[in-house]
Amino acid sequence: MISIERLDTCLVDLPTIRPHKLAMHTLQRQTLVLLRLTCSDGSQGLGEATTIGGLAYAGESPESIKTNLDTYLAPLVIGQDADNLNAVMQRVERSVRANTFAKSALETALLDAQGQRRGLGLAELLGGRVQQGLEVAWTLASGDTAKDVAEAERMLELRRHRHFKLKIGAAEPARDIAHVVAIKRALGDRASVRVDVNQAWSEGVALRACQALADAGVELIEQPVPRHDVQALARVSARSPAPVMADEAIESLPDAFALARAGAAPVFALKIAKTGGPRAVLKVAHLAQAAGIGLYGGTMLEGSIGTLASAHAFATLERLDWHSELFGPLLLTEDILVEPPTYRDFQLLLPQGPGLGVSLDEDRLAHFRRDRSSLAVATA
Ligand code: MUC
Ligand code: MG
Repeated sequence: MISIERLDTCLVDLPTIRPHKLAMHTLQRQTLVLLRLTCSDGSQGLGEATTIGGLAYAGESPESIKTNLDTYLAPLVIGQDADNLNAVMQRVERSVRANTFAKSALETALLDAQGQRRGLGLAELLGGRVQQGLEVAWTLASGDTAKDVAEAERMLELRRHRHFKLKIGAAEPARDIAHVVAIKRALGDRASVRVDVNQAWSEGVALRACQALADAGVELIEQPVPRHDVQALARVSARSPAPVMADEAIESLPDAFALARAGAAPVFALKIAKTGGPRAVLKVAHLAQAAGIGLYGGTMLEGSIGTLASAHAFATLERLDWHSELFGPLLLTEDILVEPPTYRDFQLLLPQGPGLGVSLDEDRLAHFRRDRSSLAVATA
């Protein structure tokens, strides 16, 4: 039996190309929690977890993810069969409540290591890729309408993105709507425009705003109301002329089931972090498919490792009805991979190599890791 021998984690701080303004936080840098898992035969796997704005977005921070991996998940999995992901992840599930971001990093690393040993891509371990690339939306979130329009024009010209998600919810609804209308008018039929409210509106505000946004040609409205209010989401969804997408409302498979049963949203944002990894996210995807709910490949603004882990999982699905937003690496000025992910013709291309299909640039990692002085991570 090949067993799990050690888990090494570190925090990696990377600057963003510009401030990224969300309803609850403005990002100036992103922190990756990097996990390197070593098995008894010497094989290694990488995993990554990110969140947004410390504890502003979710119940886990980069520091808590690292601590919980080191303190609780590592002792549970060390010595276990590295090839039996069902047994390992079920063991973790029995002893660790929530903490899906940490679980996602672990599940990713286990899959990557298994892929290295077997010479198979991560998507192949998940049953096989049916897409070679995924179309990727870009988020306009500079906080300035003119800058956002210029940025969208540049992305269209580069053939990098033709779907744009606008982050709103921080300003007065009327101002936000004017911002969206101006951008949609500037882009016309050359691009699709979606919005993400990140839970900022009350039901009453959402009802009026969704009508105005739909009238302006917005094609998708993400998480307009607070995540715990399934009924409000269902009522807004029923009255909104544009489809509504559940994002923060899904923090687990049972959440997804409750939303589907309530008919709360016709579209689900899938994120490996929210449900505990590339295998776990596919359970939500399959539940949604059974309920006739459209799929969107979401991000927690992961770096390249988390982004490609998501891409491998999403590429096993017959269809992502609303495409993906796996642009995280493009929001960062730096990468810690030898070869950053390839974006071409509006798509993120899936790597071909074993596991995630990536290799770390050790020098860059040494430079950007937070604890630069203690280079304790085991090297390959
Ligand atoms: C979110 O709420 O969807 C995804 C894209 C982006 O800009 O922020 C994330 C989080
Ligand atoms: Mg969202």
